[in-house]
Amino acid sequence: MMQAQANPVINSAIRNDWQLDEVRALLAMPFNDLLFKAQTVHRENFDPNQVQVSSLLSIKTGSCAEDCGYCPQSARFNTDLEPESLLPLQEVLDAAAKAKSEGASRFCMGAAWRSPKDRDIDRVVDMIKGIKSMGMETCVTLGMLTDEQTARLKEAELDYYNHNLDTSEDFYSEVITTRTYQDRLDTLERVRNAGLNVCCGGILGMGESDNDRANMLIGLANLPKHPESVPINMLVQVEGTPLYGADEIDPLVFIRCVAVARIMMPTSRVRLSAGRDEMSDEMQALCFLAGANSVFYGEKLLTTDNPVAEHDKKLFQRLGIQMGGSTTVL
Ligand code: SAM
Ligand code: DTB
Ligand code: SF4
Repeated sequence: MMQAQANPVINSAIRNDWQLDEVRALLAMPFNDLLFKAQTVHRENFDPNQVQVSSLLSIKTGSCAEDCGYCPQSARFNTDLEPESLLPLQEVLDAAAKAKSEGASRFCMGAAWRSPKDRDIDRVVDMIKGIKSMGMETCVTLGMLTDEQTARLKEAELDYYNHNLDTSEDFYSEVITTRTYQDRLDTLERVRNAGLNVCCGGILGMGESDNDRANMLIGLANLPKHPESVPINMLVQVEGTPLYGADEIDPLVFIRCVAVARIMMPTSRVRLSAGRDEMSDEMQALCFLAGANSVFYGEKLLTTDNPVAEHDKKLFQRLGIQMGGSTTVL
């Protein structure tokens, strides 16, 4: 008998109307069936052996006014972090050049701000322009923005803005009290309206429930347009933060969430983000099989450790994975 052909319309339809029941059902599928489905969707849309790599730099560190329970950079928690004001342009360009020489195609800059001041944007614009002229893609994550600020970032030809939903709307206020889920949606709408690519994801392993995980994925996939880039972070537990000591997520549950993200957002880059330093090579391999096709690359995330580039290069070689692939859509 002839093998049934994979039907791209059925597997990779773009939907923004996901319901809790069906997402719960996806998350609960037999593991092998779920990974097969995710890999089928993945292959309809991407080269399955190619992973995009971005490097991160914290351009302004610590002393943040917000109280995000996971974050070592909040001024409210007693972590060992040394705060640092906005880095000089040349230091940022040097870090980008180093990331490029190691193979990164995108340079992402993070700032520990609730929201930037207009004069901060002047300096970030210079950084974006300098990095673009080196032939790299750019991404920044600066907190909440005004319409004028998003317009200025677009004018500077920024490629991506990262702003995460982080968790479900229900669980949000248990993790962060200084801003609301709606504040996040408002900034995401401004970023989208300015014509920037959206990088938006969340964190798993904060003690959230199965419903929270499903609802977080629904929050992302039911945005008016899927984020082009979807970072799935595993909580990096930092001593002194309220979430230090939270129940760790079962690695297989984490992999299931990656697979369901791939199925729900078939054409988005799903990024295996924070937490890789604590993952085994085998767990990462399963995340790539589940449809993750982007990582943060280089020994530091913003303030915490990430696998060193040499380790990742070796892992990619062992898996037959190529680094590359621009994802800039706009
Ligand atoms: N201050 C800006 C904001 O919150 O949007 C930008 C920087 S903030 C550090 C960027 C993202 O890093 C957060 O939204 C969160 O998803 C992630 N993050 C922060 N601390 C983390 C941790 N300990 N483990 C995993 N992800 C973390
Ligand atoms: C994202 O989703 N994860 C990155 C990036 N976007 C900015 C940040 C991870 C931060 C992990 C904790 C730290 O290194 O401070
Ligand atoms: Fe500040 Fe961002 Fe950390 Fe929240 S996640 S405390 S806003 S740097």
